[in-house]
Amino acid sequence: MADVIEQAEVLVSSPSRNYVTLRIVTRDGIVGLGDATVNGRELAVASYLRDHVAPLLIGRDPGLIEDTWQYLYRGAYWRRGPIGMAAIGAVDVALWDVLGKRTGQPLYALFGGRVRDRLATYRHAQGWDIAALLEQVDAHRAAGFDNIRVQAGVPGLDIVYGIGNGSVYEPAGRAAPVEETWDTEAYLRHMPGVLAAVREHVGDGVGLLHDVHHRLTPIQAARLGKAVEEFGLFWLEDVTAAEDQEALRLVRQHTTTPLAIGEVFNTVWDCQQLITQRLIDYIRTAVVHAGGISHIRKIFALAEIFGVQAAPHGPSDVSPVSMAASIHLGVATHNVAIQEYMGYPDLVHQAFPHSWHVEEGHLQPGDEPGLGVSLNDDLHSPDDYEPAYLPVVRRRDGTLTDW
Ligand code: KDG
Ligand code: MG
Repeated sequence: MADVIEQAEVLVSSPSRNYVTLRIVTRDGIVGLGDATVNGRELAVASYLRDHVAPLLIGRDPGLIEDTWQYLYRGAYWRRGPIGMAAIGAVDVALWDVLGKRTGQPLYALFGGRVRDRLATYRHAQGWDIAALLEQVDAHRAAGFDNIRVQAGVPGLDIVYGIGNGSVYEPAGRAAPVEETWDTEAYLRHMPGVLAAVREHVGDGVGLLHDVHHRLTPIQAARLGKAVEEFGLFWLEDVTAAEDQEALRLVRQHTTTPLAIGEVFNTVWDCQQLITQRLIDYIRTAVVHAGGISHIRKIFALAEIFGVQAAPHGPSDVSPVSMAASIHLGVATHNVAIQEYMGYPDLVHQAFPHSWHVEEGHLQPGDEPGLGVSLNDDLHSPDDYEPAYLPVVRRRDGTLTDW
């Protein structure tokens, strides 16, 4: 007899930073976990899950993963967007977790088995000045990592994306959004020199990545791409605003610097043109924000056909549950090139004990059935949650622009 879903519980918690986690329990006592965290909008997705999705799950067969995805996606009518897709994604990942535990298999085995021994990853290095940045680059190199994202301060700006004070950069401020100031010309004048200095310091053979965080117009992005070509970057990320797929065509016409985009995309339709017209090199969708394992596999499959590689988003707001799903996919999916791993505060690792781990500068999923992640309930108290907001950013004349 088929198993049925008996409970679907939504936990909003803050083991040092906010997470939304779905826990499904079946009649046979199998527990499945899903991540539904949307940084800065946690309660919206929690309500979507609690009020609109969880009641529909009770009594369903947890083995009907694709049908449940279609039911929640098509059945909503008002579909797509980060809130709905994160909610559907959490259900999908939890159901895959149940399937893995029911069959006693780690998820990568259910995805067709390993296509690689280990999954490449990149870490973040940041510094207000080049000396501080190089210190972090060296620390990652010493720990065995070959690919490093580099972010640096910009002269004249007090707050810059990617540069924080703690060991793990957290952009979301409690209580109210931080207001940042942005100066494109200052950034464009400064950044090529930073990337030149890092390349000179590390020599060849180290992958260098840089995240522009949607700040440039297409022609500015083209200028940056050309200016840094000689430093052989692994990629430039999110050079333009994510809504305008056509913008990347202009950038591409001017530069051979590889382009990556997609962490804010929620469905295959957000990147269909980018992939099928080969306007990017790397698609960066995350399991949590792109409808879970079932949907992201379709995105990656489309990308494979068009020679685009996948490189999933992995900041600390993607919880260790989604990170697990991404690592299982990463070792089993041919065109996954690299997985971002920003790292987590210690308390987050304790709140989500996980079998995935770093080994010799690479990621490994572990061999526990399903995702290989559990919850330490003591660290998921709803009382710890506090609203948190991502920053907003204005140009020097006060115009609001993309953070
Ligand atoms: O919540 C926002 C973060 O997920 C984002 O700023 C991180 O751009 C990011 C990255 O590439 O990790
Ligand atoms: Mg990014």
